Amino acid sequence: MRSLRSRLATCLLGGCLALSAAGQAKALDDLIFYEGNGCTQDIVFTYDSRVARNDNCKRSGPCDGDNDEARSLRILKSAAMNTRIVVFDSPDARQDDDFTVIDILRPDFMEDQGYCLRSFEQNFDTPRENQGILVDYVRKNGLDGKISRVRVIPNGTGG
Ligand SMILES: [Ca+2]
Ligand SMILES: [Ca+2]
Repeated sequence: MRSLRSRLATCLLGGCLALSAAGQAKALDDLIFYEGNGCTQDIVFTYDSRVARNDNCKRSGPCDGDNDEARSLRILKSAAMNTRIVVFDSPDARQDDDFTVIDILRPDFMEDQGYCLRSFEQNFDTPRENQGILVDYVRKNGLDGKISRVRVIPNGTGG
């Protein structure tokens, strides 16, 4: 219980910042997107790993208003196992521009502060060595600071 409480406190610290900035973050949001690489600078938007979303950041959802801003993602340890996150350069989720698929396979492997995906432009295919995260980046010409669509797919990893 003690570690759960400290995890929630971490979440609330991040969530409060996002709430005052965007007015739309919820306390359970466990996917925290940052303006800078390495989970630095401002929180630009947050998502809940247990709620399916498919947002065009030019039009709707938590990322609306922060098109082409996010450069990194902190996944809190409280995130749901087997959630898939897909971020696209294209607002229409076209696959002829950059996109990255992030699978949360084993959040229990993460450190207490969660896992910081420092850039969307990288691949991890060894989740045991990367705190339970699998990352597949399909490159065209760059994705950090270019994200225009966010999908959250609970139970989307097929695992
Ligand atoms: Ca874009
Ligand atoms: Ca691109």
